[in-house]
Amino acid sequence: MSGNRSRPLGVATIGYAFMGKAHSQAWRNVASYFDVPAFERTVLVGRDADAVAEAAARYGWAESATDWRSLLSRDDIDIVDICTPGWLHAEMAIAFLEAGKHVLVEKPLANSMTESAAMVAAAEAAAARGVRSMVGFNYRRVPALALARDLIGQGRVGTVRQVRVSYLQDWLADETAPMTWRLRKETAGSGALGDIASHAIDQVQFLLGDTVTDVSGRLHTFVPTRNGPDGPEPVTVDDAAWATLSLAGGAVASVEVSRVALGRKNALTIEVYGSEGSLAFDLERLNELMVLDGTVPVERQGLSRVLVTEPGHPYLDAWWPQGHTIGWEHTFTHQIRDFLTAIDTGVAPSPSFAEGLAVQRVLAAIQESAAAKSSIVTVGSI
Ligand code: SOE
Repeated sequence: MSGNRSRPLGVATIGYAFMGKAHSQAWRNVASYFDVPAFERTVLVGRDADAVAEAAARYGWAESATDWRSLLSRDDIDIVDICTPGWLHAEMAIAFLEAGKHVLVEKPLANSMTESAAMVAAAEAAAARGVRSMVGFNYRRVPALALARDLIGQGRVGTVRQVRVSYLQDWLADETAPMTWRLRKETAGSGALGDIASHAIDQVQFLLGDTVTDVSGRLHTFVPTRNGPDGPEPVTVDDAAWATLSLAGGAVASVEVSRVALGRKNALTIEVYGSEGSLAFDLERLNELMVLDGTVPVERQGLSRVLVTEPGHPYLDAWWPQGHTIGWEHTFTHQIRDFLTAIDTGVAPSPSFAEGLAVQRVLAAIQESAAAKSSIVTVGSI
């Protein structure tokens, strides 16, 4: 793919911590493995001049900058990849879309429904001018989960009845772990809910190609105070969240997420139970999908391990011969590949900001239900 451009697309990434680093490796690698339009890694942006300069040199960006607004008027920047905390997403994404830049923004879309709705409006106005936008729900780009969606779409598990998603981490299990922006409502929006239940909810809607219609939720903060720079500070977000979700097509899903599940580091598991088959996925074994065909005689039924490393599996023709596994970082490379392809072909990328808003609606309904102590809340009523 080359498009008709007179020069390579210019890319800027904002943020160089965990997500900025993950996205940087994807920008560095994608063109070596996938057929994508020509682009240049033009600038990496961060607040600390020395640290961002060091990160830019390390990750292979041509230059660094400290003022994200300086990108708005630059003709050599076509794509902006926003890897900042959620409280900055709306202001940045809207400004860049209005300036005609294609925007990829890390999940969750934003910290509030108001911000999310404004981002969708800006994305739709920009799309009319050929400007693309996408949210970074990278687990959609795990080959085994893309395969699971294909199998469900082909009816291989029959009618989906039940989905179970669990996403457990333990980096807040230690009561002495310090305060961070992720533990303040004004900067993070919510806790485990927005950070990791957003992935779980996106997966439920992605895998089933369906929409959550109502929820019942519960949130809990196990460690209510943590030490900040000026002493003890209240934690204003949840450490863990639980929800049951009804889907329009009749399925029911359960979601359980935690950042205090001692021993679980980044444990995402997904199970899908249909009328004719079942699927199971475990991120710690991300090259595998467990599949049960319920249409064969029961004596021969069993969850079988499909090794998802064949060239015919999603994304894998670009990588190694069959049986040679890939890792978590590849999901970001696939994500950049899909975004560049969408820009090049003019096909709207997915997940769109509207799909990001669909997740935010579910998050808001869970918060509402939790505040009301377990009443069922209709999605979209907030
Ligand atoms: C932190 O909890 C985090 O990095 C999330 O923000 C990511 O989206 C998830 O992939 C891993 O955990």
